Amino acid sequence: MKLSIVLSTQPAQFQAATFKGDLATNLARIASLGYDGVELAIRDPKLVSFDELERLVRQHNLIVPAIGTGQAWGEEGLSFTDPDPSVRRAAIERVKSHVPGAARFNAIIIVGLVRGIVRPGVDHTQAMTWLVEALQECSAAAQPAGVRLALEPINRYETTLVNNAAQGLELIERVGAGNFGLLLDTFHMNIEEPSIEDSIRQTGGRIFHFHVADSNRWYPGAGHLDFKSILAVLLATGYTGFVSGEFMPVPDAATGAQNALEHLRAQA
Ligand code: LER
Ligand code: MN
Repeated sequence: MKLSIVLSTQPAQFQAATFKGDLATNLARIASLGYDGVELAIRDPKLVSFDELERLVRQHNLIVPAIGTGQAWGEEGLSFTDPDPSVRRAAIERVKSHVPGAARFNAIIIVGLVRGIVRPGVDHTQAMTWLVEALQECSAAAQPAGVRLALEPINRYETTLVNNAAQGLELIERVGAGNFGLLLDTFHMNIEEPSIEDSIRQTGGRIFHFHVADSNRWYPGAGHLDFKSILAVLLATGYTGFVSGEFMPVPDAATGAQNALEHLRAQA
């Protein structure tokens, strides 16, 4: 099992971006703890020097399995389902602008909250149509570069669009692109799935990436999720990707990351 952990390249409000702040220091810390990879949360590729990023990542022998895009929503309000077409267009162009960076690292592009939240009064069917069209355009743009996109079902308190794996699988059918799949996150699954294990089995080969946090969104081992069972089922689907820590920096990022690593390695 390959383990990674989320690191934000910019300041971010999102609480579960475990590592934030100085890039070089954090990459050194993540590598020294024994992680195989680092998942990068990047608000806008324009704000990042990919040469410098690649140099630091390689220096520490880390792999970048995925790039998170949610800060375009969290910090700038961009979304695929905003009623304003110029905001939707900006969100699509932003996600497409991640393709060269993702191709460089052979990383998956994550579509989390950049899909939007659908405010009361906005028609859900219309929002789903906008979402499908945006995902088709982004998947088509990523395909020639060999880049894959993964949509993350997110719990009901953060969005009303695609809360569970079954809805994610329906969306995959509608988008109809071979490079489009799902990112499953144990924190959201604990809230939304009738059975975490059954949903992992049903998603099977369409699991492109996997986030872990415990039930309280602290490090795995700090809550009541059964990671021995969850990881056994995940690996039994044939999943060969990364298991990526995305949890609150409790009691601090390094201690949480170390506790997570020890707990996960002891389970699988
Ligand atoms: C991002 O990966 C995530 O899990 C969401 O909760 C973002 O708000
Ligand atoms: Mn997540």
